[in-house]
Amino acid sequence: MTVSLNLAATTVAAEDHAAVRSLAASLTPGLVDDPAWVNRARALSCALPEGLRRVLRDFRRCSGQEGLLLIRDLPIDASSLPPTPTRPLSVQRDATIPAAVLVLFMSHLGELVAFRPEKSGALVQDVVPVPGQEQMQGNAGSTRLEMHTENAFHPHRPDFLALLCLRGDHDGSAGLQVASIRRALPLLPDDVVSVLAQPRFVTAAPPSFGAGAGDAVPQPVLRGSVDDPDLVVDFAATRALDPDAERALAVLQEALISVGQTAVLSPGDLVIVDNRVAVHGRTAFTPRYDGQDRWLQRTFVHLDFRRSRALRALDGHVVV
Ligand SMILES: O=C(O)CCC(=O)C(=O)O
Ligand SMILES: [Fe+2]
Repeated sequence: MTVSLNLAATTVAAEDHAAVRSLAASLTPGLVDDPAWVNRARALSCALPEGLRRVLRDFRRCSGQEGLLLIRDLPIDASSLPPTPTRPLSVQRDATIPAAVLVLFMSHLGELVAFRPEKSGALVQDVVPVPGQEQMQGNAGSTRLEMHTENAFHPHRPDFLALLCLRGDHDGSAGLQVASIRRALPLLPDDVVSVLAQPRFVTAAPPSFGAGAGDAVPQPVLRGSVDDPDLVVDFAATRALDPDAERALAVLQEALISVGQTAVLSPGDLVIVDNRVAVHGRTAFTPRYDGQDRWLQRTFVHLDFRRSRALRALDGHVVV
């Protein structure tokens, strides 16, 4: 069942809408992956309207029970959007208004980051259905996408991911699902929590990284604080190593589904997920490949960029 997100969305006021659009416009034309452009966007993000900066800053400190922030009515210039791309591995190289809006908001939250093996390390990636990839457990698919921590297998997975909706799907059935461990933890029996906190799980890399990426070192699914743990799991890629661990994983999945929320995004909606405490997925939908299919743009952020420095050439934004 699709319900709307049960959380206070921040709706961008008319005067802020104009201010955000004008900042984004001053970043066009440009090349998203050019470090100089990213630097300009970071500097300009300090000129975002104060209310929006405060929302981002507070969310960075505490992402709340849902681990989720929804900002609505952002300028995406819907009337001049080109057809939704259909090619595999599509990314946004040119600085368009939507890409600039996404980068402005996310550079205010932290440092943009991408992964070289995934979509060639592009900082802004298209999330679009691709012909022939309908069954893929990745964002090119249109079958149900299991809930996951983004890049759960990766030691430098993003702290936050953002999805900006440019177009919804034809039938309004593609629902972004988000569930946080903060909501699910009280539902978990102690013995399940204890198993989930032990290194009894192995997570493979997602298909977007290509075959054979990642290693198979057993890891816990719950980490850090007992009261407010981090969650690292991918229900399509995490394998339990013994029957008790398998049972614990199933209980966790059920708890997350029961507390999860599903939202059909509208054009101009920006969802920011705290990838440390919340997992996300998507319900199935039916693409038509007619240029009007669902289209989101995605980017990732790290909070402590220094930690991944050894894997980022020239202190750039791409992890090898
Ligand atoms: O299609 C969606 O709504 C989400 C896809 C996804 O998990 C992602 O792009 O990271
Ligand atoms: Fe994802």
